[in-house]
Amino acid sequence: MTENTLHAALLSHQPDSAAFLTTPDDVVMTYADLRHRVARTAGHLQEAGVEPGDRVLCQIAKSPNGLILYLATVAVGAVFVPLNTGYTGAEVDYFLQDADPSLLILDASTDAARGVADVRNVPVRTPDELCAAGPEAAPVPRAPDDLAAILYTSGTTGRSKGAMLTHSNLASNAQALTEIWQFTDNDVLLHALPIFHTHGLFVATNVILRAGAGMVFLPAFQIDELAQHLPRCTTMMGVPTFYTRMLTDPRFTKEALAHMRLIISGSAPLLAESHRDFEAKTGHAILERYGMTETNMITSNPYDGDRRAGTVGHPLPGVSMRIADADTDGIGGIEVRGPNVTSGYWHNPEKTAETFTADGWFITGDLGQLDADGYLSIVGRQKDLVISGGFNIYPKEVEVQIDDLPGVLESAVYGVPHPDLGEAVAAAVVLTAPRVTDEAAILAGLSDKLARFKIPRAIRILPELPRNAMGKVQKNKLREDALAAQT
Ligand code: MLC
Ligand code: AMP
Repeated sequence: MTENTLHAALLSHQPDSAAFLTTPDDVVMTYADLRHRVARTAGHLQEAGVEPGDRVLCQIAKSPNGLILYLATVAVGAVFVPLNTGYTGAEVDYFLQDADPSLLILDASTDAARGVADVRNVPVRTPDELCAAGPEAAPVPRAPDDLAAILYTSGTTGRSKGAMLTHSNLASNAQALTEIWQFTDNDVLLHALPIFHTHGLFVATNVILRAGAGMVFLPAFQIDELAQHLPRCTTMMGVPTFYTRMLTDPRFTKEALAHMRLIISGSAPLLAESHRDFEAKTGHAILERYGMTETNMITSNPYDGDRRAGTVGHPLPGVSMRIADADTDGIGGIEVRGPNVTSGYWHNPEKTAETFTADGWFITGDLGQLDADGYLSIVGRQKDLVISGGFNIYPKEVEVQIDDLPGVLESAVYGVPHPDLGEAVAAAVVLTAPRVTDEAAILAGLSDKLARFKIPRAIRILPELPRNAMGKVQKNKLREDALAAQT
């Protein structure tokens, strides 16, 4: 083993003078700058005692330093574990215990997580400390099957699981996407996604690095900033909420987007109607693709050829997909195999075993159907999951916290259609008698336990939960009732 697989795939081939990243105030980082900064940060990580195989947890606001920290962690052979900036101290405490990191990276202003790190005796550094000037360290050799990252995804039992991603999982997916989407060093990507998830961190950043392209790196999705910076970009990636917001804004006309080469959507279903409306308004047929934290990207609509509204296209090169136990309409569970698929969940062999079939296929928990030309449509989910603005919320995790509050007997959390976010979180709650709590107290009780995006936007107090003959809560009925009450 002489090289660091992912570092070599992402950072070894671009001309020094090419621009990698441009900030909204026009500060440009070239590939030469990037390589030096990654090497310096790698030196600081080693000084801080980070060894190959160690986990490095990182909960920081989006900034170019976030990318340097990711790449430097990979360079020293450690495992990058990014955390949603919305997570509360209580949530970070769980990740500290589960990932057992040798270092936690926090912004200077983040207090709650710093407190739990002190209690758990985990050293904390800020991005400024780790990205300061200093001696450069060479990449530490790492084999294709070594871990590069762990990304936590919530689970049906209410506990988050860490999906282990190897150097070759990430490198192979970056290579496949760069090829099929025809990214080159002439491209500039508008990057407005968070960088603690697969979409913004790996799909967007790794593809840009692999192609030696550039990006305009916005701190978050803000429609005015988007309008200002799109003219210098050739491509953009986003969740469907980005595109539904662009649809209702008069600035995104055919003329304004005429220079764009490619517009990509994923992480949540893009309604066929939004796809068609977007094409009518802008002249661009959005290219929809499908993936998961555990599998990276699985399928994509074609770059050349028909991008079919309401479908997610065909498997990527090297990736195999099958529909298991299909019913008479051809609908069944989507299963995946290939170099993109996780080796399993961190320290959780039971969950790993449950998520793979006996013959080694990863069970996505999504329900799919193929059309005559092999285009996949995602028609439902076997897993109880709400996707709100591209963030996943597992109802069980929220139910456990609501049920724990004083005065609550039981609860059911479910998704309701939302015009901006696709789905929004709602809860039905049954109280104990005599009644000692209410909606406001429940919301207040959740605020230090769950990130705000998981907190129900609507709570209904019910005398009992609707159940079927087997005693299972009928979330569809709750959803229908909530919709009927809205109209
Ligand atoms: C923010 N809020 C949300 C939310 N985003 N609530 C529910 N769902 C969301 N997605 C809450 C905040 O906590 C805050 O609450 C309030 O809304 C306003 O916050 P904001 O930051 O101003 O929100 P906004 O700009 O509206 O953000 C919406 C968004 C953002 C769609 C731009 O959520 C986003 O960037 N989503 C992308 C998610 C993503 O990258 N997913 C990829 C997963 S990877 P309060 O209470 O404080 O007011 C994956 C694999 C794959 O799925 O295939 O890609
Ligand atoms: P995550 O766990 O955050 O990686 O989310 C993965 C889940 O997002 C998948 O299992 C799907 O349910 C969903 N998803 C991702 N891309 C799409 C898409 N294009 N259409 C519908 N659902 C999607």
